Amino acid sequence: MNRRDFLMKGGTAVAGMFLASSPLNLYAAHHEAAETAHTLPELPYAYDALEPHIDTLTMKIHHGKHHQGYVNKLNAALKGHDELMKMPVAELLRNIDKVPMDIRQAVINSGGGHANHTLFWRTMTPNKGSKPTGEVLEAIESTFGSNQAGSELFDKTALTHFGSGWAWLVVDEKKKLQIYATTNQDSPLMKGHTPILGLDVWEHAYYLKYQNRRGDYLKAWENVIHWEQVNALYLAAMGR
Ligand code: MN3
Repeated sequence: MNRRDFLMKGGTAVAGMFLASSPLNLYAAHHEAAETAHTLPELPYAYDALEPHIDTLTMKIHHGKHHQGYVNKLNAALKGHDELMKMPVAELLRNIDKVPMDIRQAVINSGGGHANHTLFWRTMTPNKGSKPTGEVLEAIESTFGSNQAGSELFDKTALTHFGSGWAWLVVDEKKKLQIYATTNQDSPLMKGHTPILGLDVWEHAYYLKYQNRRGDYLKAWENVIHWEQVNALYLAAMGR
């Protein structure tokens, strides 16, 4: 029996243990409490905690208006679809081909927006200057040649992506790391990949402080990456 069957057939305690170590739990935590609607997850730090790299006003608008907007639109799209409404957003995206066509694009846009931003907030930290660490660092070095090479590939991916979207470090279906960009709010979860680090390159993520200087925003963001969390997400995605 695979892990999902195990979860479905296992008792509540087993399901709880699975979720506690699963990267999917990142997205599930603020849904399970109500089960009637998706809710905006609280930031794990204050709006001004990432200054000067990510400014307070951008954080307030990005979290309180943009992310809240994705949550609201996702709930609106799922209205009347009770079974889908009960699913954590990561499960919805992993099973996007089962979502009815008339609401599928709305779920891709708004569910993706909800999941992507939830990961984004959790992989930044006020403890500035953290460096890649642990097994994810070893995997980056073995996959891309060196941490430097991996970092350069990520930067190039983020800088050259045209228009709105995200740059990602993911664990793919073969448990290998990949770096790539997606357009709009398309989530790697839809490809069966598990994102462990993502950079929002929509202009709303940086325009107030950095205007058109995406490269300056990228370099600033690198100061607030929460590498211990990225390593924890990596281990969870690898089933360790
Ligand atoms: Mn955004």
